[in-house]
Amino acid sequence: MTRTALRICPLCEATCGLTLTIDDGRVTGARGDRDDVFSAGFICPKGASFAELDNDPDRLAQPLIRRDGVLVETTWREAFDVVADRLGAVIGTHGGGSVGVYLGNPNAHTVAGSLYPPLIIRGLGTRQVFSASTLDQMPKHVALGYMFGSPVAFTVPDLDRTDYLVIIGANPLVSNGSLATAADFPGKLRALRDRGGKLVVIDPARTRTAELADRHLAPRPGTDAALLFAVVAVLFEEGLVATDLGGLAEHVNGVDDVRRLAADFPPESVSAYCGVPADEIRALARELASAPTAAVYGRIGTCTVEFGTLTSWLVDVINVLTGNLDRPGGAMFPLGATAPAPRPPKPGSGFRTGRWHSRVSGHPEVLSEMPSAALAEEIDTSGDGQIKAMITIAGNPVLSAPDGDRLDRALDSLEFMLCVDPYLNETTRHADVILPPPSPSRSPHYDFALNNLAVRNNVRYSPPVLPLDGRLDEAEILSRIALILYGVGVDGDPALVDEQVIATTLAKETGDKDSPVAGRPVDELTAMLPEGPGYERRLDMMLRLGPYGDAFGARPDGLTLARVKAAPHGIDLGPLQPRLREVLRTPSGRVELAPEPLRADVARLNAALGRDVDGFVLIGRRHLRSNNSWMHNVPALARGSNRCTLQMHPDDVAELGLADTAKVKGPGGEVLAPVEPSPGMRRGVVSLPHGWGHDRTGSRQQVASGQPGVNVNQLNDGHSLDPLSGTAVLNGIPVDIAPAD
Ligand SMILES: Nc1nc2c(c(=O)[nH]1)N[C@H]1C(S)=C(S)[C@@H](COP(=O)(O)OP(=O)(O)OC[C@H]3O[C@@H](n4cnc5c(=O)[nH]c(N)nc54)[C@H](O)[C@@H]3O)O[C@H]1N2
Ligand SMILES: Nc1nc2c(c(=O)[nH]1)N[C@H]1C(S)=C(S)[C@@H](COP(=O)(O)OP(=O)(O)OC[C@H]3O[C@@H](n4cnc5c(=O)[nH]c(N)nc54)[C@H](O)[C@@H]3O)O[C@H]1N2
Ligand code: SF4
Ligand SMILES: [Mo]
Repeated sequence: MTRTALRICPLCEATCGLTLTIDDGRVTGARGDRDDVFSAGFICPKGASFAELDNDPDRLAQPLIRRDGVLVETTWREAFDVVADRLGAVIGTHGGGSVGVYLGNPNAHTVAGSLYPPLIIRGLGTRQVFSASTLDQMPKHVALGYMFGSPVAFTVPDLDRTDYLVIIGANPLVSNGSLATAADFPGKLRALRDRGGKLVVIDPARTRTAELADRHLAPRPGTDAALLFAVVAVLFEEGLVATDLGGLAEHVNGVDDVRRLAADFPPESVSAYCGVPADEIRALARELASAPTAAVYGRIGTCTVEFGTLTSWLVDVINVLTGNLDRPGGAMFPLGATAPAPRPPKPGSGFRTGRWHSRVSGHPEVLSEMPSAALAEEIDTSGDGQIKAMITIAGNPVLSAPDGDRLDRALDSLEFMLCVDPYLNETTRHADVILPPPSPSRSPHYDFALNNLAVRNNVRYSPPVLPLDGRLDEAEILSRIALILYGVGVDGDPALVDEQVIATTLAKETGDKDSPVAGRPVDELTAMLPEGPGYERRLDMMLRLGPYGDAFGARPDGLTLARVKAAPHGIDLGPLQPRLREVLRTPSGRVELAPEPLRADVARLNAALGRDVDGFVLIGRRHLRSNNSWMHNVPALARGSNRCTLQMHPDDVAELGLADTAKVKGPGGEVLAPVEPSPGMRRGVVSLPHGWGHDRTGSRQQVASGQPGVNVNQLNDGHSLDPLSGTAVLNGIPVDIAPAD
């Protein structure tokens, strides 16, 4: 029997609505849901391959445990018993602080990954917490934290309404957008041009997005902070700063400090370092200032670089100075349906990092995390506080983080390792226990994080499309781990975990005079939550407490989970609204345009300007039919141009006399890669994609291991970090290129 079912795609940040075809209890096809309020039918090749991914025969169906050195299938019961015994033993001997946790990217795309990992971390009481954030967007969090008082006060470009969009270090035609959730990003860029708007792309490579642009600046990798500072310098020097900052002036501190700092970076002084003519920088500043509305949007190329936090900060400095912060067509603050309901404006306690430091290298804590680049050394350096056991959830740091070979050896030395992951891959092959979550079709979907980054407010929920049939859903897997850590044991009822969260949250809300449920009895509210899985009860609670919620009956027209379920194509919550005042949580109650830690870091940038700019630098790239390390096992996605090649300018290829294969040597090691002459590359810049290197023994991804590629992160020794955010420098790494001998 054939039927269809709706499911939000979990495979990237665009959150497209899919219509799945289901035959005899399995997904057999996927197309875009034309009635989806957010994506209106848009889909990419990954979404179209949902069925193959969902049915991948290499996906683990049963837990694995290590017996006599070999990973073998076992029952859920035995797997949890082993976790309780072995993890209990490590904690008993060395304490919960000796257990490290690594959270990977898909946690941002699953209900379980959004709701339960904090409970596991709390249960351990560990400070050894690592995630893909320090390989990705942490600089943006830090910049937002210092400027607005909240590290999650994300600014996104108002794509549908802007007149002038500057995309810096992002390639949304391939990535489909990141930290700016927009289904059909490509279509939105074309619509911008169709309505007479302009697109500028700043990227050392002539990417597919750059090809669409009216203006493409190709700086040397890693130099964007200087380039953006030069834009700021021109805004001041030429009197182009928006009058009254477009109405925001009374809410902004530090404009004069920024003016003083920028004075050291006129275009003529940074031009040689950035490799961009000064007049191009001046033209960009003038156009930004004169556009009716404009938005600057930065992504990976602004984050995983030497000056990541400075660059992320300057993106929003320009949005403020051109009068484009918090106004339609500019850079705006989305408001998701499960965000806390806005409270009256009030000063906050501010943002800081470094409340504790990493054991080996003394890196400051950022958002309670340690840099992923420091994971290996925290495991392989003995002494007090050394990591003795690891829990990884949805992560593959052996390929994603610097120096995978060292991490490989480190993971091998652990007393115990638990992985929650559907695949036996480069990282999970070190596990003593692997607990596999069910495939996406058997999992619920709600975008807790990404809805707060959407370029148009909306709410959508997908319940599981297929039954679990004996599998354990990931919420239950993670809850059971938490119960073990809380001492409840393997027989505890996983619902306890959710009920505890509900009780705590409602107690806090009812005790907050500014909450929509202030003063109400917790029991009365709890009784209003629907029967069903704990994660649905929590989602209902969050929706009802949220900005559009029914406030548990007090606003009868408001959202509940039942209402959201009754609208399977989603509910549109309208275009983004100005809301700066309710977002601000700095101690001053104002935007801090020149926060002290950023001012202090400018000296480092100043020093870099005089640097020798010879030699090759390495950058990364993504492919439309790939997602980090884990989709190379789907045949339809692993074909054609999706290959791990070294792209470089044909003149560089000729000058070095390269044949088919090049030897690339970086601070952390060397790899051999096929050369792909690419006229779109800047001279002196080479590109290799990440997530490859599937040639390690002991993994179980047959398609991927047939076309393994090399691990670009082996070129990186992990010592190069953006100091303010602990984010690894993954772009702009000096490398030597030579013919393979
Ligand atoms: N050189 C270089 N390195 C990079 C980057 C770069 O641009 N260049 N990009 C960085 C970025 S932005 C990121 S986000 C990181 C990603 O770093 P990671 O998150 O460590 O790596 P992924 O490859 O995304 O691994 C995802 C893992 O989750 C598993 N998984 C998939 N679905 C589920 C699920 O539903 N539940 C669970 N529990 N597991 C699941 C997969 O099998 C896989 O093991 O890589 C970073 N590394
Ligand atoms: N198809 C596909 N989609 C994905 C992913 C994927 O692997 N494949 N991964 C997902 C994830 S985890 C993320 S975080 C997002 C990332 O989303 P994006 O940031 O849009 O993706 P990237 O392709 O990494 O784009 C980064 C761009 O920065 C450029 N760049 C590198 N160094 C510099 C620099 O120093 N300065 C400037 N100005 N530019 C630089 C690169 O050439 C590249 O074009 O994509 C998500 N979507
Ligand atoms: S763009 Fe992203 S969310 Fe949309 S179908 Fe492709 S992978 Fe899925
Ligand atoms: Mo990412």
